[in-house]
Amino acid sequence: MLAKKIETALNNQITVEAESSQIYLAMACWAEVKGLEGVAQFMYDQSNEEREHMLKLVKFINERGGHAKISALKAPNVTFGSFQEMFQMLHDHEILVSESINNLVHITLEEKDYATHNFLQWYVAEQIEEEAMARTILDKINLIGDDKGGLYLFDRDIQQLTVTS
Ligand code: OFO
Repeated sequence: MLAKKIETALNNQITVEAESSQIYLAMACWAEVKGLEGVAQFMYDQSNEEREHMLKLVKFINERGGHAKISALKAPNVTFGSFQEMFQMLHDHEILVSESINNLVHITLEEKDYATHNFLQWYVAEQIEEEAMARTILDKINLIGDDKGGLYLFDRDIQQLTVTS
């Protein structure tokens, strides 16, 4: 059975993951209309992953005797300046998500809820990966800067960049 405090904190994380999914979906749309198909596909995939993260929390809360709450979301930006800025935003957003997960882990320890603590370890590991991936992409795009040819190759190779590095 979930303590109220844990249930509320997990429900807040549902909103964080859902908003992440919406932000990345908006980034996918922007990349798509800008003609960067590879980047768009990458962002669609990220958006789907965040939705999975959200659903995992939904299931966990409901299975543990709580009630997952689906709330209204903030509308994300529609445009993102440059691709450099967009990937900077993605990176910074993942850092915020990690902080949010860390706070949640902290609450589970305070409440001595070791089952939820254990469940959250998956998110801790996932954030290590996502932060590393965001950092790798940001480093590459910062190297490319405004170079059109570089951006063309980046768009073609983004899926491999993230898998192999
Ligand atoms: Fe990348 O944020 Fe979910 O956990």
